[in-house]
Amino acid sequence: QHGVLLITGASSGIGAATARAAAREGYKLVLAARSADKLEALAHELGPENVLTCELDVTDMEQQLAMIDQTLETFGRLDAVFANAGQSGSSGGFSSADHTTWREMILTNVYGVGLTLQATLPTLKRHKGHVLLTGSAAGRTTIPGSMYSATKWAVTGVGYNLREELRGSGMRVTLIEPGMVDTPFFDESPENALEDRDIANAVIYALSQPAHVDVNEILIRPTPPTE
Ligand code: NJP
Repeated sequence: QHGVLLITGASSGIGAATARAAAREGYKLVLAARSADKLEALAHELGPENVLTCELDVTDMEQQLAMIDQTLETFGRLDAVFANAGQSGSSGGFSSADHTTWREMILTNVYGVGLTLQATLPTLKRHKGHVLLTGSAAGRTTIPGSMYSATKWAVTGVGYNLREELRGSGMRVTLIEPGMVDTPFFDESPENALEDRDIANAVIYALSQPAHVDVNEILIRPTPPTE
C-alpha cells in the first residue's frame, strides 16, 4: 500500500505514463490536467475506484485548491505530488521568437508549479510527503535563445529552494530532468528520443526508496546513436 499520488499534466505523455506505472505499483491516483475527457479515459483504463480525476489549469489557484479539497474528500490523505504539467514555446531566439507564446508557457511552467506546491504542501506535510518536479535537461544546460530552457532553469531553482525550505521536515524533493522524450509535446516525433515510460520508471524509482533515501535529481538522456 503506497498511498496517494497526485500528478499534474496527467492527460498525456510523461504524466499519463507515470499514472500507468504508479497504478501498477498500487498507488491511488489524483490525475489533473485541462483535458477532462482524456483524464476520464485514463481513469477508465486504470480502474476508476482508485483514481480521482480533476479538471485543472495549473495557473488557476482556485482550481488548485478545489483539487486538494476533492483529494481529501475522496482519499483522506495525500502522500506525493508530481508537478509535471508544462508547455513548450516557440524557438527562434530571444530576438525573433514568437513572444505571444511566452506568457502562457512561463505561467504554466513556473507559476503553475508554484501554485501546485502552495496548494498541496500543507496537506503533504502531514504525512512527510514527497514532491517530484519535471524540470528538464534544458534546465541545467543551454539551448541557445530558448525561453523554454529558461523556464526549466526556474524549475531547477524551485526544486533546490524547496529542498532548503523543507530541510528537517522529513519531506523529500526530487527533480526529474528528462532529455528529449517522444510525447505529444512535439508536433512530430523527435529522432533519438526517450519514451514516456522511461521517465515514469525514474519517478517510480525515486518514490519507492525508503524514507531515509532522498533522491535529489535524476537526469535522463537518450543514448547517443552509434552511427
Ligand atoms: O508533454 P505532453 P510531456 N494546466 O504535451 C498538461 C517536460 N519535458 O509529457 O492540460 C494543466 O504530452 C497537458 O494537459 P492538458 C515538459 O516541459 C518534456 O512531454 O490536458 N495542465 C499534458 O497533460 C512538461 O513539464 C520533454 O493539455 C497543463 C501535459 O501538461 C512535462 O515534461 C523534455 C497545462 C503535457 O504533456 C510533461 O510533458 C523535457 C495547464 N495550464 C521536459 N498546460 C520532452 N517531451 O522531450 C499543459 O526535458 N498541461
